[in-house]
Amino acid sequence: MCGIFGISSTKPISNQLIKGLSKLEYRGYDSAGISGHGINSKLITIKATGPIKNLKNKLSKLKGITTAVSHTRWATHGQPTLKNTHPHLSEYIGIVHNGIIENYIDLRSYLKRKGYVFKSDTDSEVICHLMNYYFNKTADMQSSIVSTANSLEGSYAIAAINTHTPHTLYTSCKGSPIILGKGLDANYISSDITPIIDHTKHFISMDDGEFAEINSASIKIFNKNKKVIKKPTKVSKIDKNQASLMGHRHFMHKEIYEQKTIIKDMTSRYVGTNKILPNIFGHNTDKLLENIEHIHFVGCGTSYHASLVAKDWIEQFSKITCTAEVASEYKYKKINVLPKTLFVSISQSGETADTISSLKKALKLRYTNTLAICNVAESTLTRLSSMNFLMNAGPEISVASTKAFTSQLFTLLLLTVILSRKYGKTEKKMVQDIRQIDKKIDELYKMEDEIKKISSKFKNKEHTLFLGKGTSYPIALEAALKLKEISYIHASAYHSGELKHGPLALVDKKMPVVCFLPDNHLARLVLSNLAEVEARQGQTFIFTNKKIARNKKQVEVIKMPDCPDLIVPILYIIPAQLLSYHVALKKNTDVDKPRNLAKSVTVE
Ligand code: F1P
Repeated sequence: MCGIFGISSTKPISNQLIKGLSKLEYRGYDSAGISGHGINSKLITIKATGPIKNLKNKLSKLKGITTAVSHTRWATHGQPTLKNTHPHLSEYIGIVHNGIIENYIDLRSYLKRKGYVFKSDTDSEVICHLMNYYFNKTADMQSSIVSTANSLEGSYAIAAINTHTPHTLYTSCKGSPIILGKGLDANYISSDITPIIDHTKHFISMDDGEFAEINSASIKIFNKNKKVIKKPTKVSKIDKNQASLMGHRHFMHKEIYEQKTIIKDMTSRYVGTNKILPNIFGHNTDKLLENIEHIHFVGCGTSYHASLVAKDWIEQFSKITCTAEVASEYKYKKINVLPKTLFVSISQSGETADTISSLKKALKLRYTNTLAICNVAESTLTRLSSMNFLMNAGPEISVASTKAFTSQLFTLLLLTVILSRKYGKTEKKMVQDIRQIDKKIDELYKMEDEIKKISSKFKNKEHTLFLGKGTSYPIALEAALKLKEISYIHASAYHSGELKHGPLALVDKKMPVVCFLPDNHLARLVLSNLAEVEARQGQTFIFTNKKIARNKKQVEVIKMPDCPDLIVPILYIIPAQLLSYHVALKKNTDVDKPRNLAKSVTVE
């Protein structure tokens, strides 16, 4: 969703701003803009709807500027038009904003009564007028920021620029992240680390209620009482090459192909010869996990699908009972927390608003502990949760999640093994199975040509069905989500046994039905469900390691490698990721940035 990037430098920065905005593109956006100090510190502002290249065409206006704020907007309040594009301007002030101002209607009426004229439909515009209003009263930008923050309800990350304080930027946040980058002759403000790592690895995370003043030489951070506070500078471990395509046509393809290495690294980091290494979830956590009797999982989208697999795994191998909820529902439900219950939030970004507010709710309930499984260090989720597991899968740029999903599953598999220990399951056998995953992934990559061919059979379809049973059901959900997200083909996922309770009515000659059929104790049942489809001449695409006769025209068998049942979900999703990728290529969609979607869903 929206992204913020600001620079105060000793040198001209217009190209750096464009490069930074491009780095934020992965979050999803529909317009972008920049506001910088020009001659006599007057603000020069450029805006464009559509891709960043449209903004680049206007860049000559910013020639020579050294201090500016910039923004990518993902429309929430008001259409993606020029008037709604950030920065928003008041008399002396320009601002960019991420988040949602919940009391903007009241503030708008108040400011209108004070004579302010609104040019946009956004909630964000109240911020610049409020800042200007308070600045006019005190002639002090710091006081203006504090008073503005006190008036705003909702979540925000703001970067501001003022014609009265040349070469200086301001930023404040609450419930939406801001990171400050410390360079040599420049300092940076950003909503995430990706645009900053091109310039520096040294960064400071802002906390709720703080604000900062930056110029090219210094970063000063204040609490809400305007007292200077000292905060640690951290060093990012992200390698800037991780955020480039490295020869792949799309980030999604690159990320699908990174899965083997990530799993291999995670295996060497956490898995011993016969045992999971001690306390991988943090100091003394093995002991803590030993006493857990219930788990509540919460996540959104792909992360929620990972939690469904975990629920199945854990309940299969232990006596622990689990619930898995989408975060947007958990937040509004009455939750009964029994003693010895662990709350587990799962999120690639750690910035998903619904997941964060679920964790905030959980922290007020009587959970034994909270664990966050996340891919982004220093994200809001990891800062709030008491136990954290960082997947270290590297930045995931493609909006459709791939490597984060398999890393989440791998982490949850490790959790399953630890939780199953006291129920007498053989850790040794489970570990042996886990140690096979990365090698098996190599076999899956060899299937890409076959999958490419199959993808042409989906290209002109409008509807598809995905089926699975047991741990393959969440894989069907995730595979359907991938196809929807990037190829815009409608895809529904069902437990295979549910087919005859409704969806079978949809099946005819034209309907592709994709099924995940590992050769296990459930296979016989799934096969009879598939027979119901074939009897109605539905076209089936069966991912399986079971021997199935290939004699029917409408049955396509995609041979999967043999593997232990435990690791099936991690392996079976990979060809499904490749399938949706190739269907999307054939449909010529914007694979990495599908329409209407955002990578970091920072609004509720
Ligand atoms: C959740 C999620 C992703 C999806 C897309 C939108 O994000 O639904 O699964 O791929 O990027 O957001 P997160 O909480 O896992 O970051």
